[in-house]
Amino acid sequence: MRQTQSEAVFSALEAFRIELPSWGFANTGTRFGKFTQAAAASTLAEKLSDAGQVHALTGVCPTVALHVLWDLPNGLADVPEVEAGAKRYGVRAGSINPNLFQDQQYKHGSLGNPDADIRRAALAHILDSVEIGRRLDNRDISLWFADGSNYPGTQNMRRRKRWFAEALQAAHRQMDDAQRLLVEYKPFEPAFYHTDIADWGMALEFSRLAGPRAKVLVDTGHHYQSQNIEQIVAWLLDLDMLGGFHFNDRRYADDDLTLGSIDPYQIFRIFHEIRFFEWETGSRPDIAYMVDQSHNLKGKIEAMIQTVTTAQELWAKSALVDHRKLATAQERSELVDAENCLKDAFSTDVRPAIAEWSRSRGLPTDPLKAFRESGYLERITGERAERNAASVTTYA
Ligand code: LRH
Ligand code: MN
Repeated sequence: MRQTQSEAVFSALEAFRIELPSWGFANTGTRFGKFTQAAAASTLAEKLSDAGQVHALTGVCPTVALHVLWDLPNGLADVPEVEAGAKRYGVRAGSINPNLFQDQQYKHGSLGNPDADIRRAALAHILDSVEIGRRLDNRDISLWFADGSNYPGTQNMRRRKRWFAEALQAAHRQMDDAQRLLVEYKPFEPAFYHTDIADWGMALEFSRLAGPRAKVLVDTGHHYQSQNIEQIVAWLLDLDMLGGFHFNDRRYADDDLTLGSIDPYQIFRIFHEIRFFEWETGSRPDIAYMVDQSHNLKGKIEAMIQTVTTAQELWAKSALVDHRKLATAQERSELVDAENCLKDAFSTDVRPAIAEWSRSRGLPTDPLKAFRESGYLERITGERAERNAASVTTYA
C-alpha cells in the first residue's frame, strides 16, 4: 500500500466512530421464537459492560444507543444508574430511542392513533425521552414509529400525517439547541398495508416541518429490494438533511444481519458518497454512525466486534478512492475509469494498515482473537446462564 494510502487509512480511522445498540447484546428473536444465549445481557449494567468490552478492544465505539423502556424502565429516575454504569464500563450514553411500539395502547398507532389520549401519551413519552437525553448530555433523540395499518381503508393516512407533523413540531420545541431529532423511516413491518413514515421523502418532509434540528435517519435495512440507498444518501447530503445511520445487512427485508455480511459493497458505496461529498465540499457532515442489529444466532459480543471491524475496513477502503481522478473521469463520462476508482479502492486489502493503526493506539490488532483469549465470555456465562435459562422463548 502506497505511503499516502496508509496515511489516508490512518486519518480515516482516527475520525471514525460507530455507536452500538444496547439491544444488540440482549436475547432477541423473531416471531418464530428466540434462541437464548447463556451469556446474553439483560440488565443495563450487563449491556454497558459488554459494550465496554467491544470499545476497549476496538477503540471506536464509545457510545451506546439506549431504548428507553428497555434500558430506563423507570424513565428519568434511571438516569443516575446509566451515568454510573457508563462511567464504570468506559462508555457514554448514546442516542435515546423512545419505545412507541410495544405498549398495548399502540395497537392502532402512537402519534398516528385516532385516539387523542393515546397520541398525547405517545408525545409525553417522547418529551420524557428528550429530557432523559438532556440529563445524559446526549444530543440525539432517535425516533422510529411502528405506526401504520394492515388493511385498505382502515386508517385516514392524511389525518395521521397531520398528527405526526404536529407532534414532531412539539418534540422539536422541547429540545434545547444542542439536541437533534433523528427521524427514521421504514417501508413496512410490523404494519403491512401502510406505514406512516414509510420512506426517505416522508421522513424528510416531517423533519423539515419539525424544525431546523430534525434530520433523517437511514436504516440500511429499511428499503425496498434493489432501492439505491447511496442515491438517497447523496440527496440527503446535498440537502444537509442526513442525520445518521442504523447499519446492518439484509438479503430480503429488515433482516438486521451483521453489517457487510451479505453486501459489503453496499456499505462501501454509502461511505464513498459521504467521503466524496466531504472532498468536493470541504465540509464534514455531522452524521451519527450507529449499528442496529439483532444477533439471534451469532454470539452477541463476537457479532458486534465483527460488525465494528468490518465497518472500519469498509470506511478505510472508502478513504482510498482517488477523488480527483474520479471527478475527472465523471466529467469526461469515462465510465470504466470512473467505476474502477471505486473498485480499486474496494479491492485494496486495508487490514495491515488497520492493524498498524490499532498497534499505534495500543489496541489489539485482532480484537476477536483478543476477546476469545480474554476469558470475559466464560466469566459472564457463569454469571448469567442460570437466569437466561429461565427466560421465556415462545412467541405465542
Ligand atoms: C425498527 C428499528 C428501530 C429500532 C428497532 C430496534 O426496525 O430499526 O430503529 O427502534 O429497530
Ligand atoms: Mn433502526
